Amino acid sequence: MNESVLSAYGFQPKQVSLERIGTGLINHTWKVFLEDQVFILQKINEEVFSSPDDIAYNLSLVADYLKRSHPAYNFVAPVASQQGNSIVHKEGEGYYRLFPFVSGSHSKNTVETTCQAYEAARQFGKFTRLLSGFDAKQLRITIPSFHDLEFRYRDFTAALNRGSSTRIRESRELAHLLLSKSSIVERFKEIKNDPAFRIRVTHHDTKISNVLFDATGKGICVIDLDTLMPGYFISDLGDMMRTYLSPVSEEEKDTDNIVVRDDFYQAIVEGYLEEMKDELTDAEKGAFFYSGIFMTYMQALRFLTDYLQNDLYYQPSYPGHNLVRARNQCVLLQRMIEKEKVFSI
Ligand code: GN1
Ligand code: MG
Repeated sequence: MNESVLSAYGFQPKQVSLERIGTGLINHTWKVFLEDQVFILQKINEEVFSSPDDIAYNLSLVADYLKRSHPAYNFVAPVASQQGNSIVHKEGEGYYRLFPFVSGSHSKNTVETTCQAYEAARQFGKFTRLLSGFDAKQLRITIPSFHDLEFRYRDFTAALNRGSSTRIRESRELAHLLLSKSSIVERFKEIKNDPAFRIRVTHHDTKISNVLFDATGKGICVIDLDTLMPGYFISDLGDMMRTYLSPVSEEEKDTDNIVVRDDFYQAIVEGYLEEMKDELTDAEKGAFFYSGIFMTYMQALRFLTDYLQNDLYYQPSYPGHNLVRARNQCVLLQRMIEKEKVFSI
């Protein structure tokens, strides 16, 4: 990284040490140590976020609203540069922003206990609840059609026609499985046409690493608001199901290890409802089980589409990586579908 990024914040590069952290697939993150102060520095992936200033715009709107209406909430706002910008652009280097490190906080890369699942679900629910008086439509769209399942499905069928022919052959079985489950897209179309499904401020990336915990294991707040956009609650609840229910992540190659844990499902639902029970409509409450199916199916489509397109979006670490991820998500999807009777509330 160019030293000019640090100097934009008034830091002398010699006084600063950097430690690369985080497991996100999209942005790069560092912990920055400056004497007794600690910060988090993030480089925004411009191939994914084509207008980083829109992220800064959304953050400042939400920060202002929360400061006025819920001053006790620990909102992690970006640190302003010396020129007063919440995002720093360096020609040839890209876009960066800096956050204060929340003292006494830690984050997790995997969900180990039902308590953690409960706390995380509660924090994501709380965030949406605190913003229920804020008109979500004011937010700028940082990634168009991000969680639009109809769009993702169309993208997938286009890749099946125009993608790499070798990869299409290799993926035949998985593609067939995903095509056979298109009723999941039909349900999403119904949701889009149903006014009982409200457009809310939606985080769109509710993995456990986006929650800060205190030393006792209680949730403090949520972070990583790049994909904060208007959306449906099924994105947030569903991504928790997708990433907390199984003890192994989307990276797991041995699909026998993918299992759906009933008690983690209950913990997510309880934590989310604790904050959102008075916000959600009855129709929305009827879509809890669907939310996990929706997000897992969409992620399987996204990984397989990317594989068919020779890995344009998700950086592979080894040949066939995105095919492995897609297979993993297909197995998780099937294991979730098997739970329909157990989970339907
Ligand atoms: C990306 O970078 P990360 O891990 O926060 C992606 C999510 C996917 C996820 C899959 C902007 O999130 O939508 O669910 O990878 N974010 C973007 O692990 O595409
Ligand atoms: Mg993210």
